[in-house]
Amino acid sequence: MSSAVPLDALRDTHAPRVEPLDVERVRQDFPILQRKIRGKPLVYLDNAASSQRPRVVIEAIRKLYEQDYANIHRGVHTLSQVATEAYENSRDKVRQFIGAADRREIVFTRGTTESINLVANSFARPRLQPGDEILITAMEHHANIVPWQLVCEQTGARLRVAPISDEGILRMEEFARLLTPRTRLVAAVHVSNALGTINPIRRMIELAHAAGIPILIDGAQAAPHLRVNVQQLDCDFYAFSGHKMCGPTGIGVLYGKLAHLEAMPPWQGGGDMINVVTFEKTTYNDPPQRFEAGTPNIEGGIALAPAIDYLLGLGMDRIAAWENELLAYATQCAADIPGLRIIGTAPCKASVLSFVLDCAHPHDIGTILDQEGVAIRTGHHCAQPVMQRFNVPATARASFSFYNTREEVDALFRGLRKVLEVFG
Ligand code: 7TS
Repeated sequence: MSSAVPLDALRDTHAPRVEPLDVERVRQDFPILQRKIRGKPLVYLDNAASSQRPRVVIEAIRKLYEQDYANIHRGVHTLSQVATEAYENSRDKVRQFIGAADRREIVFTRGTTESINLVANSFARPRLQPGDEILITAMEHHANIVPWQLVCEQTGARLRVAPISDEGILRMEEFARLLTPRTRLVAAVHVSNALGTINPIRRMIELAHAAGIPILIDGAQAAPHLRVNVQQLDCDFYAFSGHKMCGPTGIGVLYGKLAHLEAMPPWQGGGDMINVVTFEKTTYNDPPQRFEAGTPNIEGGIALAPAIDYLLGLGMDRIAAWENELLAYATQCAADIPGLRIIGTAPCKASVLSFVLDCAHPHDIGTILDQEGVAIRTGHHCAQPVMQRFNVPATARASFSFYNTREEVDALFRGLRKVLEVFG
């Protein structure tokens, strides 16, 4: 795939023209953005690691603890019913957010990592035989590598990896070639956290299905930034995390087609996931409860709904449009910094500017930027194979959210000029 391909052909969500966001007003919704770091205004550019939370989410948790808190799914008393209703309403909200057909297809987990481990253990492991293959890409987060390595070790299956180009674009002809009669599952990232690449997942899903292979999409970096519709995509599984999309930490989602979830055995045993328990035999609950053993993250589940409402209120298309503008501006500014090399130059990217400087290690860059109040992430971003592919030990990564401003991008580059003064 070359950069001559029109962007809209690569995008799974065609972004129509939209009214711009009123960013200054949006920022008022995030109390932490008023904070100072080392006497300077916080410039938070570590959104790919975790986003900040709007007041509606903070207030939802406070209200729950102050007025409505009890354990869920098990009480006849009023508070338990109120909390249960709020938790289950959140499931409906998630269903709507990703366009799933049925609320039973929404499993609450701790996050993307747990969602993928659930599929690895409950869907993949029972089906895998020695010699079978699981196909991933060379731009996966460790969360979409290690669970597959574990099941491969347990079953004798083999992990195959579709390569990427020097721009950080998936080599589609290789991806297609690696879909073989031995492939039992594809697991691919929607948006790369280390490169920013948006993968053409609609096409990948079509190719996998044409070969009769189910496919899981790691949507951790996509759900906060793009409009996602799992029915239109027709993926078999889709995983994402609340904390990257303005929601609470410790709550995430596994979407799975109902037919798959119904056929899958439980992966953790305990309360809530059962029907009848005797010492002789236990029968299991239906999905999604079958996969939600024990007391869940009640406040996380409940406060995910206002986070989704907040994003939908802004509009995913407006969010994507503003973030694209910030990324384009930052990419342009980067061209003026001597010795800066962007890692990940795909034409279709979301919100991530990963880079290295000739003169300074990423950790030094991060430390100097912190002196200026600018928070970025440095390191391997839990994507060590991506670092190996680009032959760098680590990168510095600025990742943008809809509440960031052009002035904050300027602050990033002022900080980088200080790095050059010190190390250049
Ligand atoms: N997949 C992708 C693409 C990710 O970016 C992350 C987290 C995960 C999976 C795991 O999500 P979790 O919520 O279960 O931890 N990525 C990052 C990051 O880029 N910096 O910190 C965490």
